[in-house]
Amino acid sequence: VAGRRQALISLSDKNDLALLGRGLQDLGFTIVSTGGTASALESSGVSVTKVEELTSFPEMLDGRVKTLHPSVHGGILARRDLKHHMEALENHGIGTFDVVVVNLYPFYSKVSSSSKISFEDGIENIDIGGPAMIRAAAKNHKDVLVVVDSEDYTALLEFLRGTQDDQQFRMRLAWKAFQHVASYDSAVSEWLWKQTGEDKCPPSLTVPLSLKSSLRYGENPHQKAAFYVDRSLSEVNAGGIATAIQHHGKEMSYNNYLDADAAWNCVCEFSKPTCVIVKHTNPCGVASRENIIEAYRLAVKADPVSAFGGIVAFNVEVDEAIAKDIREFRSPTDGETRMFYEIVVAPKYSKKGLEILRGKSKTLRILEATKNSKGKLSLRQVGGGWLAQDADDLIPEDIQFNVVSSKAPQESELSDAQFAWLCVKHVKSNAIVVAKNNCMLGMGSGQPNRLESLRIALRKAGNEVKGAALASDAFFPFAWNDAVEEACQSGVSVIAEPGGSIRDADAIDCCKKYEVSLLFTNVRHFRH
Ligand code: 93A
Repeated sequence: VAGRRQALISLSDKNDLALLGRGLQDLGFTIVSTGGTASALESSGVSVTKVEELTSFPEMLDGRVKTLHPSVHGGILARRDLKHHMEALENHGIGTFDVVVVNLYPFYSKVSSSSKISFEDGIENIDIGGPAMIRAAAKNHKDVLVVVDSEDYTALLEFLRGTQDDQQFRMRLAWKAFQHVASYDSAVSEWLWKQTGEDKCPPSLTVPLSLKSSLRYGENPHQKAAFYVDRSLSEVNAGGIATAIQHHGKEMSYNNYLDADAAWNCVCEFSKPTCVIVKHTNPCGVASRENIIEAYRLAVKADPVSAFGGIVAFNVEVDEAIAKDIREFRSPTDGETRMFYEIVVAPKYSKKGLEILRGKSKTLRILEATKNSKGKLSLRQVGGGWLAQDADDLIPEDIQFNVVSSKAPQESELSDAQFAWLCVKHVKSNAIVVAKNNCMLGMGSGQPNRLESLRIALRKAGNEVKGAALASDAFFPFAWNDAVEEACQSGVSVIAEPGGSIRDADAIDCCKKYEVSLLFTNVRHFRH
């Protein structure tokens, strides 16, 4: 019908298609669709014109060419404000499109681990016509509304029902459309990169991202910020802080995400029931116990001052008993002040546990997260570029703790050293951790010299340092009158470090003098 507005719909993900189709039909739109979409619309009682009728061409080459035709792209791209554009359409009998709704072949979920498809199938799942339509519509957003996400159908219909135009709305849709295509192409490119050499490839840097949320601000209130999720992971290996469910509390902030991530990554590394408390991305309390309440209290006790206002992470369910303890537990510093936290993160909450935590404070953020998968890419920004590396996935079980001292550690000392080792990996360099009996006693982090980190860790451990294990994320450059000797004099019974210093012999001699066991791991855990 002349003068009727036209919508072009071509969807692989047909979620809410009926809602969209009926809404557009009620608004008087003529709907044009590709094969599968047209059938689905017809079966929900919406009348559709097939693209083939428009192009007078059948879908060909097994669907590789469906919409790549001037009758489609002319109708999207023509500038309505240019007379010669509109005349060209008329001369060729092409109608304009006011709305374009397209989502793409589900490339990523097809090629990702769960459904091992062949290389050929991967190639066939690269959508060409879809992105072309999305890009064309987004380019011409001044006159064409482009929608790539079923979550936007309602807003689209409301906009069309209204009488006011809104260029901001159109532009936001176009922005989202280009984001969608960009992240789609990134996924394709990343997959192809992996096909070229698998393990031998350095990390690929085409990470498909999509906006999760705008944040109130960044590290500080004057910095604007947003959170992007890694679609390559969230779609398939959903895991980690980005996909956590927030059950309660204030909106997550930029710093909250950083700290929650640090706490969650650390606690997930332990196999026994464990509590980790993080402050400013550093674990300041870690304890493993069969009884999780005990673990929690020990983790607080390691550094109650730092724990206040921190993030508490568990690797086991938060039930009624532990939730009560989190609500009531008073700071060991004065025995009076109730502990206050920014976030609790755990893999699971019992109904009662969740209810109790909700009652602790209005603001407490309660997150339910799933374990981070291994083999993730870690990215850091530097001025003008990005550094990419494999995540540091090594755990003590993967590492040899070689005895290089004359004294060998007892079994319990070795296990203390391994516990300290797992903790120190999560502490910012220069990192030192003192631990005993599956419990962190003290840690020193982020000091530009190792001796200072060591002194901080020993001071925090206090009298309990006697007989404890000490781990260092990197080797000690000096021993005598320096870190190794101070550690020995403090009363630790075992020291674990990577080794590899030109003064390793000094460290060995020093440990011999003080009868301390020294373990070299050959593995470094810098965290800059
Ligand atoms: O194979 S394509 O790259 N060639 C095209 O011309 C084309 N046009 C639309 N893929 C194409 N599409 C895609 O088909 C859309 O992006 C959408 O994901 C899908 C919808 O197909 P159907 O309506 O047959 O289910």
